[in-house]
Amino acid sequence: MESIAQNTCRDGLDNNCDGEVDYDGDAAPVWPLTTHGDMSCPVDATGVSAEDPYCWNVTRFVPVNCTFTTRGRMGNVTLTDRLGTTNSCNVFAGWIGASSTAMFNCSMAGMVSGPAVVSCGINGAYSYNTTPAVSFGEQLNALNQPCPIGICSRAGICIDKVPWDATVLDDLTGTIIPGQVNITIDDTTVYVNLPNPFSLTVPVGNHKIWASMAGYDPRT
Ligand SMILES: [Ca+2]
Ligand SMILES: [Ca+2]
Repeated sequence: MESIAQNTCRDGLDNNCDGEVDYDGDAAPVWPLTTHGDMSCPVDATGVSAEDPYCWNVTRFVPVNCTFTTRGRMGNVTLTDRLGTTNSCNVFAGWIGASSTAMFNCSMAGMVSGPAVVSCGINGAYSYNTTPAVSFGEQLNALNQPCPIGICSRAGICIDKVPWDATVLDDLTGTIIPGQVNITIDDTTVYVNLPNPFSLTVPVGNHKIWASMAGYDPRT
């Protein structure tokens, strides 16, 4: 017999002589596989995860993790954007520890930003499966839209700090105040004696900004 219960789904043998072997047909040290996995050794995808939202960039990849009931080469992973463009993600990037969770990379080539779907399934060319693919709603965010640590940059990378170029003006005259300026962000971060205009790298988000200049009185 060839079955999971008999523990004969990973012995490299066609135990029941039906031309189908193990979980994924991995009977011989030959790749690509020339045989199909055994019907009694199905593999299912049971989990899918990805960083969400992710920054959209057609030259980059969305890392996706798929959990299977066992290890093998049977993953069929896809990324589909909101217009229905589907990219294959079958670029296997390794297993996580000793688990049956595999890492894949999904290209965003040809895709648009917005809602997308990541799907982890089984490649029928290698294995049988008993349950359908599992899917995950993914958001591909464009420039300045949020991502886990901050916002998406022009390069399509999630950043937590942005350049801030600013000028302190006289409220009454609208002119640039001469001299050096002190900037306090969120009552905690203090920059002193900056030139005016100035450039800083600041955390992404809304912040309380306080500018002060020694010896300048706009009303005199
Ligand atoms: Ca076997
Ligand atoms: Ca067999």
